[in-house]
Amino acid sequence: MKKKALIFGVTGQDGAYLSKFLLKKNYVVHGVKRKTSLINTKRIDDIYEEPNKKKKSFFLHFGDVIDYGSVFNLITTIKPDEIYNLSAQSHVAVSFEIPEYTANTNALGALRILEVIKNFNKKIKFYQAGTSELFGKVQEIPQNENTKFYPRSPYAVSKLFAHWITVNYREAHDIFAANGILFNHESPLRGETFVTQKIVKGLVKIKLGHREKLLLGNIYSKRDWGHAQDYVEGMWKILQQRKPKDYVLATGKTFTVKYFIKKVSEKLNLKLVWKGKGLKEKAYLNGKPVIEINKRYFRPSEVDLLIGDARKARKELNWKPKKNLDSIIDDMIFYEKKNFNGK
Ligand code: NAP
Ligand code: F7E
Repeated sequence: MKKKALIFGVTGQDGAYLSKFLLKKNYVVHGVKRKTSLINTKRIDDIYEEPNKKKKSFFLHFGDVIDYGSVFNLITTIKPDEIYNLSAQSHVAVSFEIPEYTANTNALGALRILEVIKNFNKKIKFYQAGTSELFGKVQEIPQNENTKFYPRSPYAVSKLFAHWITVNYREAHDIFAANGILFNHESPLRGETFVTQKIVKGLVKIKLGHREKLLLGNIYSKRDWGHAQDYVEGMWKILQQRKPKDYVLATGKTFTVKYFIKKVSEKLNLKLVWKGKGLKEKAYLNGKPVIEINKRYFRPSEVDLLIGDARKARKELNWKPKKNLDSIIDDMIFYEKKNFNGK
């Protein structure tokens, strides 16, 4: 019998890569999509299967983790072997503006799924999408599974609840529930308002003459960026272990946002010249400002530096990232140029 996976958050970056990965592993994949006024399945259109196709392997269902009834119905009718909870209001800056919604989705969403597992079938394995944002104002460099958490946003605090409720259901109810503590991971499927995608899209448009300026916030924060394709494999590996444990997935390398801009502009052959400081800092191209710093993209409290220590995952999961920053950027630029439609 094929294994069945249920993915909450299937329409997101990781949901799309994980679906494709699991289908290759011969799973039957069930994904949960939200009702939205515009179609939100762009990232998974290539694996969509007609409803009346025989021997389907990929199914989509409407649902929402803030709706307990839908979570209950999905789990009890699909009866999955593994659940991946990738659903989230995942934007850190936005979480300062909609903190209650963020907490309801990210914190209570995880709890709702765990409650159904506890009451319906404790044998279902559960993966929780944890984050390096838990380390926030970092208490140690680099950060690993034993580093103290210090969340710095409503997003991170909501994920802190999800992290500990996952640990608690594992310990209290003997459920195979595990957290992946994943550092930033990017790809051509990354949401447009995250900094890497914003930079790639913005600079490609500037290069092609379809845009004049890119506005950014704090370009001096440092992130440990990996490729989403590598990280979804780690998620799966976490659920294939004999015992449920929490793992950091990271590259162990960190770069500033400004360095990311430098790499993208070099690859696009854009000769940027930086001048000024603070909010007045600008990047010029042929004497014209093309990147400016804008206060609205700064966060009320920032996470300045993230760098992960994924030795536990390396040793126990035999996991390591295959793609470095250069190949992530190449992949994103290639996709952006190929799909650029003049907008
Ligand atoms: P993403 O692209 O923002 O995807 C989030 C997914 O959650 C989307 O499918 C979204 O649906 C869905 N969703 C949002 N609210 C929901 C709700 N109330 N009920 C059901 N589904 C809901 O995020 P991602 O980058 O793929 O990340 C996947 C997970 O890993 C998230 O939990 C994120 O917080 C976490 N994480 C991400 C990173 C990273 O660097 N990417 C690092 C660490 C942890 P729509 O498509 O309809 O919006
Ligand atoms: O910001 C700075 C910003 O929004 C990265 C999510 O997937 O990874 C992601 O969270 C850095 C921050 O990602 C802009 O201030 C400057 O320091 O791309 P980001 P994030 O906040 O690190 C973690 C691991 C998650 O779990 C999250 O779900 O870039 N920055 N200027 C900017 N950021 C944005 N978005 N936009 C700017 O204009």
